[in-house]
Amino acid sequence: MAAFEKAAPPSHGRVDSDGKAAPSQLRLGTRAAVFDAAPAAAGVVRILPAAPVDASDVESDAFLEEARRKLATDGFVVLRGLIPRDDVLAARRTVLRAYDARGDVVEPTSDTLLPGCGAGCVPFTEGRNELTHSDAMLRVLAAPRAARFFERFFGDAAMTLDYKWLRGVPRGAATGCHLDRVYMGRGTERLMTCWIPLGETPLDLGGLAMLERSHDPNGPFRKLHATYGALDVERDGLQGSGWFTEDPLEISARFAPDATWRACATYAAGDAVVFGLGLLHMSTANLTDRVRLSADVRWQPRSEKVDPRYVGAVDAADRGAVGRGGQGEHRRPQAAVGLRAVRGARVKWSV
Ligand SMILES: O=C(O)CCC(=O)C(=O)O
Repeated sequence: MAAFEKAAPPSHGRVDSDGKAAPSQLRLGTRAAVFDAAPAAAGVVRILPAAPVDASDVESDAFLEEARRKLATDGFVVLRGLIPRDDVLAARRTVLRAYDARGDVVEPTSDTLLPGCGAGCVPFTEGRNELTHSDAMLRVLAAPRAARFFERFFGDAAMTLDYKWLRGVPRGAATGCHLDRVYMGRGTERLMTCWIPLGETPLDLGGLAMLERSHDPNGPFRKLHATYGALDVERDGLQGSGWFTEDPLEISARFAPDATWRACATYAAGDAVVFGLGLLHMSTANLTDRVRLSADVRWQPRSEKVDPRYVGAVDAADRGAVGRGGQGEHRRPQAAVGLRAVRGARVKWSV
């Protein structure tokens, strides 16, 4: 096996619709989680398998229709094989080589973190920099097949924001529950997130979990959309992460007892998760000794309004200490400041 392409360790959990086994030990925010175990014990979050859509033929009308249907109904779609796998693995090697060159992040030619490398040690790589805009990375982040999918989906030429959310997530770290609108809502409402795991990503390495149907502004989450969803982390001066909560069960208890978290047991190299500005999502925690690599790219119709914070000479350092801009949600597992700021607002809104 080539350097940097270590296989995921064998797992012993339940199997999703693709026959992939989920690790038995998972964490979603502050809670222990299980993958498709029925029913979960009290206080444990149940994550059900997402059904990926085969994206090997982006020109297919049936494929486009199915992707549209899932986005409209569920609020997200997992596109299996949207991006050429070899390109994803090459981009992965580029990041790991950069870590390797520093000497203090991973073991040589490996994704295993050095024993002393935890939060704050994995380099911050968001923005527009040599790594995000290297040829190998752009083959993934601006993949022609993804561009074609979004062009067909929008019915208009598609573009990506220049700012790329390229991340190495250390052990113990995760992203709390949030809506993307609060960070990037100054452009078109049709902005779409495309989350791309850079390599095989089992849920115990840290994968995206989506709250099915939470995107409906008139459904059970309407009050959350009308309050938290109307925030702009910078305009409203929020400090820290800008997450709504780190407790997935608090969301179901308050808004929708039957709300369902969905994810893939293992995201494959080449997969992408696509959703809009109004879907609640978070990530499972990295419980391994390996670094989780992923990138978020934002696509939109080229002719529509662009959020000026993320195009042009964007520099991650300019993004301030908030959410996507600061050392990010992954640096502070408890994100005390940001959560407190949102929590204060929540008391006012009664949500
Ligand atoms: O990769 C992650 O941990 C979360 C990504 C995410 O939620 C986002 O960028 O909106």
